[in-house]
Amino acid sequence: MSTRKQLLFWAVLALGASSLVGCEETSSANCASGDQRVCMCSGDRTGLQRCDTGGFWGDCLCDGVDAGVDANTGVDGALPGDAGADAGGPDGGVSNPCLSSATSHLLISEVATQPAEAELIEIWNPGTTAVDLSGLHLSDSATYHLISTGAPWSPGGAVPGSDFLARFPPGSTLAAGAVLVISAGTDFYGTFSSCPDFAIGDDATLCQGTAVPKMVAPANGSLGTEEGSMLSNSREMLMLFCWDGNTATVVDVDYVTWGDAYDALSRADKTGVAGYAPDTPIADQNPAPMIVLANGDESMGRCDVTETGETATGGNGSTGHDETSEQMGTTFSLFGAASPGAVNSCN
Ligand SMILES: [Ca+2]
Ligand SMILES: [Ca+2]
Ligand SMILES: [Ca+2]
Ligand SMILES: [Ca+2]
Repeated sequence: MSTRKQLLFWAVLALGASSLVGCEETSSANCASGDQRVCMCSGDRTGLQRCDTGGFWGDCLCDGVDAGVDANTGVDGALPGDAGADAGGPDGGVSNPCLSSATSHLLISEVATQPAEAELIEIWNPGTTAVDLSGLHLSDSATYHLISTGAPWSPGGAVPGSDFLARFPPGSTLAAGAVLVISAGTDFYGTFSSCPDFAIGDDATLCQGTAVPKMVAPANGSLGTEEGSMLSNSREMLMLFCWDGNTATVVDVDYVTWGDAYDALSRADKTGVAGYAPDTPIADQNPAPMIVLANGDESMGRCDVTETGETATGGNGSTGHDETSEQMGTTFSLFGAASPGAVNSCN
């Protein structure tokens, strides 16, 4: 974390902002059952804290590890979907997929923005275990985080239908080492002679006569309507993120932005939004290289699995990373031949 960000981070804490709090215990009920908030873990990491049925804040859950019995209530603090047993008490370890270390490994591995036929997004699981995609969402709008507030989908911009916020179909998984491809274009097969795994957009998407499964539009989200114009050639972002449908905040998983002529809609920044740590200011984000068809570029692809430059603590990611700090100008490269559905040749 930069010195400036550290100062801002601790300044927020010093002010006692309710959105970013410690794990204090009080003797009287002090929250509404079901509420959740960001809390502090060791060092300068953040975790999630849930208000139990008695109206007390439970343990601060750090890196997906259940701290066990709450010192105040004597009850092990459960999270939605929490199951199984642990040493702390009856409810057991955290299974919230948004806090899973496996989920945190998922990466946006390849993007094509043009021509219109070819628009695509590829997601890669470089880990050694399959990942349940339940709760995983993908959006190209800086408003993506509003889904957890219940705000209606309203991405702004000149053509709102060119933006989307979609989730993976229930039950879908991504095997260890595998990639999956989402088509946002108008003729995937005609361009790549293969079929995508999923599609966004409202039109029926056929591949050799077979319907391509659609991503799912959640309440307060959208598949978009502008196939072939979903991914801006000149300034755009993609955020792979997790939301379990209950928590007050979303969890960033991986992020890429491109275009030097950025604006507030084409780069994510949740700084100042209740419940979130500061993101990297949009002016300081390091974009991936843009595709230039005249140069023979077909896609931008990730060649760096380590997310070089990414701040590892104090951020809004599932293990505390600040996804918006990755040096995407370094970690992504331009390819003369796209490889949708295949691990990039540089990996
Ligand atoms: Ca495009
Ligand atoms: Ca868009
Ligand atoms: Ca990243
Ligand atoms: Ca690829």
